[in-house]
Amino acid sequence: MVTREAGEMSRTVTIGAAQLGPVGLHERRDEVVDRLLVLLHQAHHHGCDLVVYPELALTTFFPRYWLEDQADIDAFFETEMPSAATAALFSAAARLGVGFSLGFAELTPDGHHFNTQVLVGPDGREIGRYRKVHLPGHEEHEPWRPFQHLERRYFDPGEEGFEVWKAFGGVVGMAICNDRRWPETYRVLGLQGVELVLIGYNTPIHYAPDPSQDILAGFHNALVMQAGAYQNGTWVVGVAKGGEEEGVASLAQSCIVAPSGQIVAQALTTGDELVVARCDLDWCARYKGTLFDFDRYRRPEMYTAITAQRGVVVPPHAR
Ligand code: CDT
Repeated sequence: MVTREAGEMSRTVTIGAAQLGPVGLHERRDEVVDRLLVLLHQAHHHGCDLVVYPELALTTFFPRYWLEDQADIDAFFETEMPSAATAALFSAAARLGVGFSLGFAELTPDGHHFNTQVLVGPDGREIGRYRKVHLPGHEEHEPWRPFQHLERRYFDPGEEGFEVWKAFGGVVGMAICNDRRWPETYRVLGLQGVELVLIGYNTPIHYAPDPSQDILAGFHNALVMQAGAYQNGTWVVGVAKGGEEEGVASLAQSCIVAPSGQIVAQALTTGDELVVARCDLDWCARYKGTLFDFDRYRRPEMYTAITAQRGVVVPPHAR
């Protein structure tokens, strides 16, 4: 469904960033899917080829809770995708000819738990799935916090890394929430020629380890996605689950960023809201072929520390 006028060189994908407001702890999957369907139909009305939903879109952001019973944890996970509740989304998308990307908690047949985002084509078939690489937060109960962030307890880290797929007329990659703060995420995708990065997120505005960052939550959100887009000559679509969810204020500000680093569309509310932009994938070449001509200008032999070590190692002469 990529728009290509006869004789026109541009590859334009119309993208809807489908922000969600809060999802309650007791909200059923089918009720959430009804909200996703409303946004899907709005997107179709606006001529979208692709709709992007947030991270862990089908439930409340459950890593905020300390849960001891594995059955209670597993209740937030999908054992198949499409699941019974999301089948209606897949079939509606196929009927309308609109692709989508959806974040969900994945429980695999061999018992692994992943924070996953799926990419589905306009025919309703899965193109690919990405499993979150950077898991933030902590492993154990930390009662001093007003709410927990237990992604490191409830999820296994993704091991497939950052892959790309040929889809929607371009090269598409995915990342999830905390991944967007790491330049490595975009660069590994950029080195595979990515033209469109789809990112769902849930970002509590209060950051308990350092509350001085709270006021900067929106600034940091834009900063990392704009930098990632510009430095890799790619479109970036960041989609939030925002608003006050079970007493925790979460950042909204979903946005679509051009390869220039400019935000071309941004959510105005903290609730369910569709933000649409026409994204010309050929615009990426302006950056990939000039300032960020990787093949011409990169010096990978100067960057070996990036893959050789994890933490900071201050050299002896600098101590
Ligand atoms: N979901 C997610 O990855 N959220 C993190 C919160 C960081 S604080 C533990 C984020 O980077 O937005």
